[in-house]
Amino acid sequence: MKKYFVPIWAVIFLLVSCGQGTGDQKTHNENPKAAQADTSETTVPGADKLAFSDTLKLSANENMKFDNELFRVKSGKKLRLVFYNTSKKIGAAMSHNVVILNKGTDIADFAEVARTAKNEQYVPSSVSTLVVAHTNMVAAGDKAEIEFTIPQAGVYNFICSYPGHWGTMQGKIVAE
Ligand SMILES: [Cu+2]
Repeated sequence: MKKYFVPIWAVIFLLVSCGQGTGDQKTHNENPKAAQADTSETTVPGADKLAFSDTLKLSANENMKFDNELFRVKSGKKLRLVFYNTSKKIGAAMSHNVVILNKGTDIADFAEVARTAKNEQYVPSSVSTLVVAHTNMVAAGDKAEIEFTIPQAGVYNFICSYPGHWGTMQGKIVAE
């Protein structure tokens, strides 16, 4: 009798231990995600000194830099973006756009996917969930205007997704 009971307890103990082990591992696997969410930027130095913008005015030229790289906005509010391509060099290589990426999106990863999406103006629908809003490609001398809303507070990167431009053409929107 006793001989029989001991193994059963041992088995139950083992099962419980295994169960806890699995549980621990699950928690452990979720930790990196939680940590990532926790470390995602909530603001950027200097943003608190800016006035809130309703209209984000941006321009870029052949120097491949946005003239403004930091905006502060209110989340949930309708915003307008007006983008001017002031390049004096004409040609497709000086086309620019503005793509506002969801918070936490890796710019390099997005750009790598966007690079090959010429027929979608370098904003591929396959990664549309990473995009908050975007203009079309704007040729030298042209402008684009869009309306959008940033639903949640956080820091949102914006880039030009024309191949090779994102390295220098990027900025941040801090939504509060
Ligand atoms: Cu560009």
